[in-house]
Amino acid sequence: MSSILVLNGPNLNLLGSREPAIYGTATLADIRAICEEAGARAGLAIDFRQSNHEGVLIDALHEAPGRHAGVVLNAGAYTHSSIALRDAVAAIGLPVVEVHLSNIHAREPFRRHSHVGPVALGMICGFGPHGYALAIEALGAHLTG
Ligand code: CA2
Repeated sequence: MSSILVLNGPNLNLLGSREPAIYGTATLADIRAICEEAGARAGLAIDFRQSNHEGVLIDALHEAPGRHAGVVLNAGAYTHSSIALRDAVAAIGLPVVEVHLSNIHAREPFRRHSHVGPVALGMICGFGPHGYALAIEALGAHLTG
């Protein structure tokens, strides 16, 4: 069975505990369960990870080729700031789907730009945790199509 990496960036470990008006009440464990269900439907194993550290996220991307067929990436605030993360996404040669829980285009101006977007296969935002399931379904279709 092919596998995909679902990689989550800084502060996403806090989901469900604070800011429910923006991010909802689901925890990261709930999102992991959603990803595993979507992966089972798509015939994809899920390697679900989170880190608050930019270098750890970059290392996980570097290690993905050969282990994973693609990546679902919610880079959190590094989306808007990290050229290093963008370079890692561009370097690995795997399809990467960018996901955000919130609609980043409907928020503060500094969230409206993504360094990852131009090197991603596509981007899904604004659908809360369901966006992860949509991303896995889209990645599965891309990989089999
Ligand atoms: O909407 C998204 O998924 C984001 O990637 C979430 C990031 C934010 O910086 C991006 O602009 C959009 C924030 C991660 C979660 O941050 C929390 C902070 C406090 C409480 C709960 C979550």
